[in-house]
Amino acid sequence: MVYVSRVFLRKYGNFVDNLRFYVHGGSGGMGLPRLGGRGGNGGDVWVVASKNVTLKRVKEQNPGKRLVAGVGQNSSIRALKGEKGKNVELLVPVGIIVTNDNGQVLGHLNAESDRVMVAKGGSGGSFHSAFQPHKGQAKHIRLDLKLIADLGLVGFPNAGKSSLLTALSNATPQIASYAFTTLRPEIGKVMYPDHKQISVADLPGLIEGAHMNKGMGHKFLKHVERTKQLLFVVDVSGFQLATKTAFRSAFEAVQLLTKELELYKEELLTKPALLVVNKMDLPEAEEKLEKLKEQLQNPEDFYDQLPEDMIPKNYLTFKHIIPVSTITGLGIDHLKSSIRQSLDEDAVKQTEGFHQEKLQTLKSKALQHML
Ligand SMILES: Nc1nc2c(ncn2[C@@H]2O[C@H](COP(=O)(O)OP(=O)(O)O)[C@@H](O)[C@H]2O)c(=O)[nH]1
Ligand SMILES: [Mg+2]
Repeated sequence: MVYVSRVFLRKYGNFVDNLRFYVHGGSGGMGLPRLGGRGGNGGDVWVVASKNVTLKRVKEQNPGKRLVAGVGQNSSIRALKGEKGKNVELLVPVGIIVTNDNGQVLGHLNAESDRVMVAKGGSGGSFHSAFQPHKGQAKHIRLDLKLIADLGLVGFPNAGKSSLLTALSNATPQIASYAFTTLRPEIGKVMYPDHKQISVADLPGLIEGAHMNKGMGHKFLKHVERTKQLLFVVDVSGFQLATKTAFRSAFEAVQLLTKELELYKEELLTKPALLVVNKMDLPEAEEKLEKLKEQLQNPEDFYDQLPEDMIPKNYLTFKHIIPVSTITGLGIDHLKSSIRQSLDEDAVKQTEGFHQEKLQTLKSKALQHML
């Protein structure tokens, strides 16, 4: 039983899109009463946006999730004004929002080198403080990757992503604009009877070889990072990008899409994923769907159909496979409820994780108090 749930965790929800850190500004140095000297201020803790950093890396490089800045130097006869303690800088990806444990926003890091001070060092001791130094600020902070939408559509051109977005959102999707990205994905809002809204981003169609940065592929994949879950969309009859390129079945489309994500950033495949099989109104769709489902049960048995370099290292397990037709409306309601279910499950897990961390902090605080 334990094993099963661990496998589940590895597959889904392993993507790091938030982190909690303990930050502590350095204490100030002592002042020198005899000569009216002033201790150096403690160092500050900063969070700084940088390219080519992922939250996963940040997590791996800071297992203790603690940042403590340097202590200010004491004032001495040789240096009446003590030196400032060392600052600490935590490099994080662009597009991060920093909050404290109460949910107050400390800063938005939307562009490279944007920075926010999260814990100020204590001031050094001086005449005004009877030469006693102050302690630095201490708190927990939370780093959250800003999302563009709850779900991101992943599919080759013509799979029916735009049609699906329209069918789901009962309205013309809006073109969104975000401070931290130059791309303009289309965002549709899915409404539920209890007034909950879920956003779905339609991204420029992925092409084979996107990881090699052909066409819009690379920029497209960047967007996928900023959605909680993936919604793969394939045409039940498969597709052919151009007369020169091979015809691909729906099964091959799924594998090619998986491979593109893997080559771009393997981490993306740890997000929960759903599969929409579109165009179920076409002839022989039912048979093709059955075949696709069968193939997805044991993908490895069917890999010989694929070019060697297009075989994914790990196949993706979809939480739901939903056949739809955006033209007749078949399956759209089922899709809506599957999406909702999947996101709700994830939200529960997230909240549990966050509470667990807070509880842990309280416990260790209580323990320190007792010692
Ligand atoms: N038969 C059928 N055609 C569809 C369906 N959904 C989309 N299409 C057609 O497929 C083509 C591509 O659709 P579009 O939404 O633009 O695909 P996108 O490139 O993935 O955004 C259009 O000609 C649509 O009319 C469907 O459920 N059934
Ligand atoms: Mg489109």
